[in-house]
Amino acid sequence: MIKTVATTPYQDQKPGTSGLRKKVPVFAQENYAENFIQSIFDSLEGFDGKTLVIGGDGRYYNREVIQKAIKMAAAAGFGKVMVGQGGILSTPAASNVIRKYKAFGGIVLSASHNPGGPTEDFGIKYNIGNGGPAPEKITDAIFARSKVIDTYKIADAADLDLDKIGTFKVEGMAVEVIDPVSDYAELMEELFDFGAIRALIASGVRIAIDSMGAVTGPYAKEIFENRLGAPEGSVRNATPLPDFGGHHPDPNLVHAKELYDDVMSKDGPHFGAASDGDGDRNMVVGKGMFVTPSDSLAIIAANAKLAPGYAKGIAGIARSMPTSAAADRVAEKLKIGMYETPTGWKFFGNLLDAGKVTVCGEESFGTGSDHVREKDGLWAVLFWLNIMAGRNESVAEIVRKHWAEYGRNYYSRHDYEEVDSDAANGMMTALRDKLASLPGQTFGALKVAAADDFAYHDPVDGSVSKNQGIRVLFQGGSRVVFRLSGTGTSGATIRVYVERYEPDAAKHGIDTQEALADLIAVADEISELKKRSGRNAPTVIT
Ligand code: VG1
Ligand code: CO
Repeated sequence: MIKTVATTPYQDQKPGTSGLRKKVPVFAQENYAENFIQSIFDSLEGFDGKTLVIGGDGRYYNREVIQKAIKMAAAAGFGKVMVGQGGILSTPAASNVIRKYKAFGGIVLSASHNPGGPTEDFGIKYNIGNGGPAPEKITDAIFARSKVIDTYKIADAADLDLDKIGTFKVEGMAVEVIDPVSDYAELMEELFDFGAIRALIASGVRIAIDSMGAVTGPYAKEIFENRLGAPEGSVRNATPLPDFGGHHPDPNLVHAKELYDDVMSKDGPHFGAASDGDGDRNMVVGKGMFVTPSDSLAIIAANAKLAPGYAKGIAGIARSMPTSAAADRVAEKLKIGMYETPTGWKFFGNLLDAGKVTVCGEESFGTGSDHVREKDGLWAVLFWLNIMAGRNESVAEIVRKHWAEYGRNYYSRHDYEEVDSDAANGMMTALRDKLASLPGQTFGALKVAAADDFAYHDPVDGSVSKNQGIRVLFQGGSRVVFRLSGTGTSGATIRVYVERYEPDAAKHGIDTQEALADLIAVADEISELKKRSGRNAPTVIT
């Protein structure tokens, strides 16, 4: 039986950089998740009888919302739901399932790299038929709908056993519980030279993959240990847990420090990598070398032909605006297109669909390609291993040679988390107000060449996205960028991105924060960040 339930709207269901993210107690309010899911369905057209993919990163509240989503999909008229066993599907795996089985779309339950647990974060995002995050046109419609919604529909059925693989029925709609790993592992085998990577590992290169108690555990075990022959235990924190085992599943130098220290230690592994909660981010470290995500994108692009899936070369590269320009130099050399988009993977979708770009990346530990329409953490790790095998070089050698050839983009991001929202907004407004006066001004040895609030004109569908971050460009190619996070769940997070280009190989060995010290000081002078936020230092430095 299908029930129509009366509800009252919430006013705070605005999807951010990637979906709606709130604390679990917010999501647990009466009809909160239902309202949002119904608002998604109400914003879509033509899904009658079609397939919806559902999965999540296994965090606290995942199973509860999956049950609701399945029953609501049945009530809305979907013909079939494909759901990962145990409610598990990493973000890139969900993207792959949507594409492979030509589903209408998918619902991914995750708050990515944010912690999980009864008082931590939860999230819902909708992906369209190309497997990628819904574009702004759809997320705007969902938000508008959520503000006025007064009923939702749900099948009055018993909960489904999500742990059993097989096909079931809910109110006439088929529900297929699928193995979340196999389709994804198969795709990776098509893209990369598993024989060469297996030989690399067999030759004694020791790898450590940290799944941080989150979704990539089963994927990494199957790929690295079962298919590539890495010894058991090479994948750590491999069981997805509702609270990620207390880990903050954010693969950066703060939260994946244990792995980093291990790789840097004398007898530790030669190669280390970590993923985030939903498996779309990656951090790569080699002995003596942390790879910045911006460099990772550039190096993957420059060496793409070593991987069988990219042997014909790449069509173009896209990066988010705050990501360093390291990849731009590769695109220039390869004489291929280079696109600068706003932050968030959804902006890459059109470029990928149109065949304008093959690889994309963000400074926030995100890299991916046209194999799916999300960033893909394990894909990047496999790409690095494939490049190491193909060049017979270590991570450090590959990175140093890349800098020697292209120059080095010193780069760092400073995050100020849980800042008072008014203070953060005040800072951005003041910056916008002074944009026009900045060009020509000098700060020590730095002269401002241009300053703007980044606006993106999508070359495929012509849509325009404004206010995507303040850029201050200096003569010589250095720059600072300011933007507010669209994924935080408490207060505001200010992100400051700092970049300096150094062509001289003799100067490639400087400590990053030191190399950027003058720019960091100027960023504070221009924005009055410390004074306005009341903070002395960033919460996280990457
Ligand atoms: C952050 C990153 C951004 C990324 C987004 C989603 O957004 O900066 O590059 O696309 O998270 O990543 P923001 O608005 O907080 O800066 V994830 O791994 O949530 O899907
Ligand atoms: Co993520």
